[in-house]
Amino acid sequence: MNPETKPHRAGFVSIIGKPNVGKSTLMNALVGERLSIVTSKAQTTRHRILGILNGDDFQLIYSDTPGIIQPKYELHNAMMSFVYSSLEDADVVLFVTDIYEKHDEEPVVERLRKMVDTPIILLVNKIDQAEQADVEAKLAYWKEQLPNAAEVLPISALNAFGTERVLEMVLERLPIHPAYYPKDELTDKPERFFAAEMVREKIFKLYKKEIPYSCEVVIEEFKEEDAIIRIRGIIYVERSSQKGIVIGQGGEALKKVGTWAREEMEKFFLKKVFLELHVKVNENWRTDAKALSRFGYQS
Ligand code: GDP
Ligand code: K
Ligand code: MG
Repeated sequence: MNPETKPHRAGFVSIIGKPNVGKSTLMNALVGERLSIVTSKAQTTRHRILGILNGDDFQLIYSDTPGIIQPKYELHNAMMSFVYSSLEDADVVLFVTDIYEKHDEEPVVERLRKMVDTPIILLVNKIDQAEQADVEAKLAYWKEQLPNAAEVLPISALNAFGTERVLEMVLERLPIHPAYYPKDELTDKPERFFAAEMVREKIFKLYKKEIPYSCEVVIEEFKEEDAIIRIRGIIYVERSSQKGIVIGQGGEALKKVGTWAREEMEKFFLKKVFLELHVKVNENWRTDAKALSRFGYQS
């Protein structure tokens, strides 16, 4: 064992904040500086996972969220519950504010105040547009508003000022953990990967014993249209007896997997999802399908 070897760190970093404070710009700055592997740029903030940054000894999974807004409609409520659930999953929270942000009691600040286990790094963005005294006043204000914040930092995401330090602060606080996602394989179309993971997770919850371990999920089609995402997934099992179990009496079991996974996908992608699932026997999936689902993303 080489004592110099740094432990591997990995975790989920939630970037939250009101619309237009600069969350996406920050994400790009953070990822752009160390362009190792970035997920599809085509994703927008409707989506939850924005970027995965891999280093030799770390994997940082950024999730962006729709901006924090006062819920006015049902959709907004759904979006906000999304923000909150991303807080719960986070290992580190990046709470982005900007120098224009008004003093108002946001429900999200209250929520953040109650978070004790998750480090919160509060960023005051767009300092390029303010006098130093105003920036300092803002920093003081936020330290008072959110005393549990681990750090309160001034940045300019647009100019990548302070963003290197943000990355250091985040890495310092990431848990020691192996990579969650294959490091060299997640180059584009990550949506498929996460869709497959959602199906897999439901399989793990709904079936017993060896079944979950015998299943592999391949997303054969992922078509995003204006109003709907069409997803076709294949669940590969190793034996035909397992196929019967996965499908269940009259297809009931598979239907449950599908409904549950679809609901989760709709929350994740914030779009209506049409999910079609098929079960196929493939004795060699461990060598074939797995590689396919991780790499190939055929079609
Ligand atoms: P989001 O809605 O929080 O994701 O915000 P965006 O990243 O889309 O940024 C909203 C606007 O603020 C865009 O016009 C950005 O160019 C601008 N912006 C972001 N960061 C900065 C910054 O550090 N300085 C300045 N002046 N503008 C910024
Ligand atoms: K925006
Ligand atoms: Mg954005």
